[in-house]
Amino acid sequence: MSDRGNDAVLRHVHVLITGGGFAGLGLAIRLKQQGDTDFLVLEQGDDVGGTWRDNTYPGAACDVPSQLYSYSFALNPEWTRSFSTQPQIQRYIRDVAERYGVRDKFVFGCEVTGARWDAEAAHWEVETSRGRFTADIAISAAGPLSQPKLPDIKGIHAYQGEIFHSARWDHDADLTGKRVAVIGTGASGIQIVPAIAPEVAQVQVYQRTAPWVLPRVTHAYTLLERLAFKHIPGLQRLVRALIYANRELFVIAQSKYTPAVALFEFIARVKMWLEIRDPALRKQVTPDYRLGCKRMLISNDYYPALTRDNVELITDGIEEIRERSIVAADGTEREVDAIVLATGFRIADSPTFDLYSGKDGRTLSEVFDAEGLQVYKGSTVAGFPNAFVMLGANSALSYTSAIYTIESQINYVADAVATMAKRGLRTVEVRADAQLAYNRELQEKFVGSVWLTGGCTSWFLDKRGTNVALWPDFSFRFRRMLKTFDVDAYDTTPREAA
Ligand code: N01
Repeated sequence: MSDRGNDAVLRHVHVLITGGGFAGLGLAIRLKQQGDTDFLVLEQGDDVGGTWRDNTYPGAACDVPSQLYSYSFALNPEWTRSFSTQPQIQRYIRDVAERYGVRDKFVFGCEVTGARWDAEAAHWEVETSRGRFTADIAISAAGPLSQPKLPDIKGIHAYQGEIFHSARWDHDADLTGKRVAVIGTGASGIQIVPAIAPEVAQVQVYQRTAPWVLPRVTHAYTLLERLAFKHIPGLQRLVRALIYANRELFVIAQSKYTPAVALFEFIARVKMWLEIRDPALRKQVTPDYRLGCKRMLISNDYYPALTRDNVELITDGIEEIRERSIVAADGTEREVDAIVLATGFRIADSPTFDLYSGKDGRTLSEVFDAEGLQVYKGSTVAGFPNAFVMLGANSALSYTSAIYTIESQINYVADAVATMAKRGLRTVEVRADAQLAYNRELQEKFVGSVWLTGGCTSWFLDKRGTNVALWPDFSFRFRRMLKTFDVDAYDTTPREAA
């Protein structure tokens, strides 16, 4: 299947997963392990890895420790550093796919272009670039970080130099000795700037909002440590558990307990003071909102890069982009040979929401536009029977590993598939009242939190100002909530009815 040409296919499978990143791959492995082998994973790219396959920009690395940023069932004693780089993570994902023997379940180069619930047949009809599939159960594992957000800046389309998004890095573009603009100072931007600064003639860093940056406490694992992880039973799990517990403390800092926020802000300010001697530059990089309101960043080389002679931080905003230059809001025009858009991803308005039409014919986008971005336990939506979403609304964790969330959801979805088989269910659809009650309770947890009161806007919030991205509690509570599929919250129909 995976090597077939661009032919029209009509194939029915029990479970159809879209997306072959950490979530889709992990789910494929679990389904196989529990004996559900009638499934496929549709992947628009040509390899597993998802966002880690796509984000190949210079300096791309994870800001969650590797011991935690890996599947619990596939610990990797070979990590060479506490924080891994993109190539190391991508190698790990590929290796896991091989080791668990699920690659043959992937249809590569297969982009989903639409999916419609057929109520009569009680299945999903999925249109793709390689033909049409039908499936009893459709699972979107496309991920929140798959759709680049391109800024709507006046004149951007007239620009004549190289221009690309951080997640679509153009490796054919040679930036050596060029004048490069980096727009955006989020997690991607602050990794790119120090990585390219030594190679290029000039970096113009366009910052709209200053990020809070904490130290990256990094450690290179010695051979002895790696051998110990490999051969001493339980050691690596213990280290992982300690790192996990430590990261959970960040929840306290981000909820209503402001002294903890103040402590982290103090650390960040000391770091700023130590790494930037110029008071004017220090003022420019000092955030005007509470730490944690946006995703906190970690870096040891971003501030030092800003102090280089060939790096300029521009905080006046962008008025216009011209054929070969960028004009700042103060009127200064700077010539530029290449522009890197480190402007993030479409999370609250993902174009993937346009693809799925539920039982009343409305797309997810239309439902979310009308009713707000409400998802039940980050996994299901009323009106969309037999459909699941991985890393759906309010499941992201800004302080710890997304793999932890993914594995929690794998438990839930895999149990849903098993429950449907065991109980002879043809359809399951979350009840609207259960979804509403869940979201009401969830949103109450945000009241007074730094995410809503910290004085910033962020990709955590939708256009209504509702936090639609984050899980507002300890991650182990999310794990517990998704331990088993709560079929009682769902309307079901039996198979016999067919
Ligand atoms: O994107 P972002 P990212 N004009 O949305 C600015 C994950 N990740 O790709 O803050 C000018 O965080 C925008 O400004 P503002 C991680 O979950 C993880 O960096 O909105 N500027 C901001 O500075 C992360 O959160 C790792 O005012 C504009 C930047 O662009 C997520 O990916 C590494 C603009 C966007 O920041 C996204 O990170 C990298 C405009 N029109 C990424 N539009 C790990 O290590 C936007 N900006 C795991």
